[in-house]
Amino acid sequence: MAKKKMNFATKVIHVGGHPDKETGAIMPPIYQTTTFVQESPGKHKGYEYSRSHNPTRTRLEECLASLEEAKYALVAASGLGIISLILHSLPKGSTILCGDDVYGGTYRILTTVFNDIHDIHFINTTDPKEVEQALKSLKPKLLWLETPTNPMLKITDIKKVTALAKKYKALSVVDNTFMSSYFQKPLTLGADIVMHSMTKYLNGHSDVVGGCMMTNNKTIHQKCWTLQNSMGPSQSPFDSWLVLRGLKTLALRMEAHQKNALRVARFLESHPKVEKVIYPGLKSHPDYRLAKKQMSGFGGMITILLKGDLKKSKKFLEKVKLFALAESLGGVESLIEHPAIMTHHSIPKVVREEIGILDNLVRLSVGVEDCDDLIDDLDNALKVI
Ligand code: P1T
Repeated sequence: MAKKKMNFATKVIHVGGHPDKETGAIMPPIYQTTTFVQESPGKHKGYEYSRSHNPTRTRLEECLASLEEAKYALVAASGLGIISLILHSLPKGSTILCGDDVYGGTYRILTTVFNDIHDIHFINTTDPKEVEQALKSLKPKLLWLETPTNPMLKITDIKKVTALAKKYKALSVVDNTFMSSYFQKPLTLGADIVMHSMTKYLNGHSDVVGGCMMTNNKTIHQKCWTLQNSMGPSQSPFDSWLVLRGLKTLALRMEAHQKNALRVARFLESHPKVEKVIYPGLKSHPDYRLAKKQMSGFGGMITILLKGDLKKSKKFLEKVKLFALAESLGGVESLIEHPAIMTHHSIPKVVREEIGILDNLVRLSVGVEDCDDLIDDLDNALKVI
């Protein structure tokens, strides 16, 4: 198949999703097997044991690599599993620069696990000057970027900042979870590695936990695969199959998420009980122009500050009906959460508040339901506070 010539909405359906050669089954089989029979010791068809490789996972990796325009993809059992592999692939004692606004679990693994192995520094990656200064003085091995950030939706200039990382011989990683491969392609902007929590938009149906990384660097890919094989966080064949299935509608879903999110953001921006709306697709977003330049869309995540205190935030979150009060994001159903108490609770309060994660801050993952229903739901809950 001429993979390179395909456009995104075709790739999600046809790359890795090709019919089964043996039976013609239009849907790829789930190779629900732990091991593979060998003809003679060491003589096999490329598969030995499912922790190492599995044909269903291979198909998913093929599709993901093509979506990020990468040579290599590696799938693991969670986004944090992938983060662990990348961080373990660095020599002991490496200096790591990480954005100061990242998913709470990313912050936690850096400050409670990898702080014993590496030297971790948090910086404001949205400021290229601060990045260059840190690269110059700290000489890091790795620059970790999340853009847009979780939950403040801050935007880092990937092209500019990854070029700086190259200049100072640091590898750059972009956590692309919020945009998905549909709206943003960090490798084409200069990043060395792109990773996702597949739990979110890539799978899109809130029924799989998974992670993936894509790169054009064979050495990095092989190092991370070897670590995965040695440490064990491989994804099950069934979960890989579900993501392969979820990916088929990624282009459709992302368009729908974005359409709804823009309407919801505009509605909230005009609501008297809302103090501030943060959405990269609003002209009021400080990095609207940068977002427009490096992303082909603005996604489905919105962060708001309510007029009021923790009590009011809790009341609002208890009153929504269609928006489910739950951690996670990127599924077809709308979710809503309180980062300070939920997803970012492992960040110390002072650090959290410095970033802007306050008690009146609420994060929405806008789903693909009918948008009038979503707006009604938010309007009704806002009336109560
Ligand atoms: O949950 P897991 O698949 O291990 O992925 C971790 C992760 C990594 N990067 C980003 C940007 C993320 O948002 C996450 C997980 N985030 C949530 C569970 C959340 O509700 O924000």
